[in-house]
Amino acid sequence: MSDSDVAPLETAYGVQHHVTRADAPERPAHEGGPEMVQLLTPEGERVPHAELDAIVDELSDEALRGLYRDLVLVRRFDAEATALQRQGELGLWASLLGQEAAQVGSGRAMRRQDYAFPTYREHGVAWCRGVDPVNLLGMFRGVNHGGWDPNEKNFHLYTIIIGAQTLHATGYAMGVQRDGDVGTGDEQRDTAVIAYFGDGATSQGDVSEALVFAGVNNSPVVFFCQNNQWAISEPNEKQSRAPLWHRARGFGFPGIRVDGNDVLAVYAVTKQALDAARTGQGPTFVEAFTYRMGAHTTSDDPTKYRVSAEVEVWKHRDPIERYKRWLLTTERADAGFFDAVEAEADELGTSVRERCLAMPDPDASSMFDHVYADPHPVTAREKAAFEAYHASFEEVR
Ligand SMILES: Cc1ncc(C[n+]2csc(CCOP(=O)(O)OP(=O)(O)O)c2C)c(N)n1
Repeated sequence: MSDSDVAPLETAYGVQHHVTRADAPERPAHEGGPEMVQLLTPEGERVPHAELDAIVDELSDEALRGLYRDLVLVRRFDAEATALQRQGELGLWASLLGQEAAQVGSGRAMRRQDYAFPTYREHGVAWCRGVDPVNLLGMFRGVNHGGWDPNEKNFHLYTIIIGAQTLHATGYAMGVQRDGDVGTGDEQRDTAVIAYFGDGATSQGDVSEALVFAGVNNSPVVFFCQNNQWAISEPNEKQSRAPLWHRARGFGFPGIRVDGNDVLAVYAVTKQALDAARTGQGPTFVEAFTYRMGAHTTSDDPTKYRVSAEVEVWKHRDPIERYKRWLLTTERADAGFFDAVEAEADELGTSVRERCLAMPDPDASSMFDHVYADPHPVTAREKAAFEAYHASFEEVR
């Protein structure tokens, strides 16, 4: 891409009070704009792509059906978690509804040794990393601080502090470089790191710092931004004057916008970016253009700040429906397959619910246990005082 391709004041959303591109886009800004990579239209028609078709062609029919299964199971898990929250079993839930393709496409593009740093909505990526979904519920139920071992699945614990994990990812990627695990040509060894964050997070200083360090060190990290259009109640055009993927150029590495509701395109674009990272070509910024169909979390009400017509438009771009249509029309899957996936989703929902309700309450004083790696006199004193306080309640009873 040359400098002249980018209008200096092009906006994230193409809203009228800003300057927009001189050349009229074939695909309007609210649909992702002309440069957005898309391999499947919302109607489920395959769009050819000179570079990326080869990546999709490598996937067997079984792998392609597997992506569908992932999308459906992840959506079902998310629906069950939302219901559990509504019934008072979780304190809070951040739904991924609408973002399944962005997460499954990118999650399945990773290799075993790659390492992901999520925010708090990446349930679909967790699924692809093999994290038991019920483990995702512990923190939201208040019984643990994250119920999985990050080093076992190469999937870091959820991060609530917006954007902080991008620094962790860059630091980890710099460590990967220093371990010599980049560009060796050994497929089992060469490692990439992927940092997940939202559009709102790009306004955080941490994210800019992470991009600077990744850029100057040419670190093997993919910055995967799910632009779901809203940072709680702040729409995109109030967050950024420039399209998010354009920012990469300022940090000295490539940026690309992909249709985040198109699982094939997300898979192909992310695989390309991860391959580049592993082979020593440095970072990429991927903006997955998607939409948050539900509330930001179960504690907010999106009808207070966005219009339902917008949601209706995005329903038409549903990631699961378009992919199902393509699988059907290309005869890669039949009705029997779709029924089996539905049945499996029902089973998953039931098992997640049962296992969530059976999660034991932790011993309250265990919150002092991992504050320091080694015993510490201050926390030991605090723990003793806390236990004595609790014991005093038992005496009253
Ligand atoms: C450093 C920090 N500032 C503010 C918040 C409060 N907060 C929680 S979510 C959120 C919006 C995040 O939006 P975005 O990055 O687009 O992610 P999304 O939730 O839409 O996936 C904010 C401001 C926070 N958690 N951390």
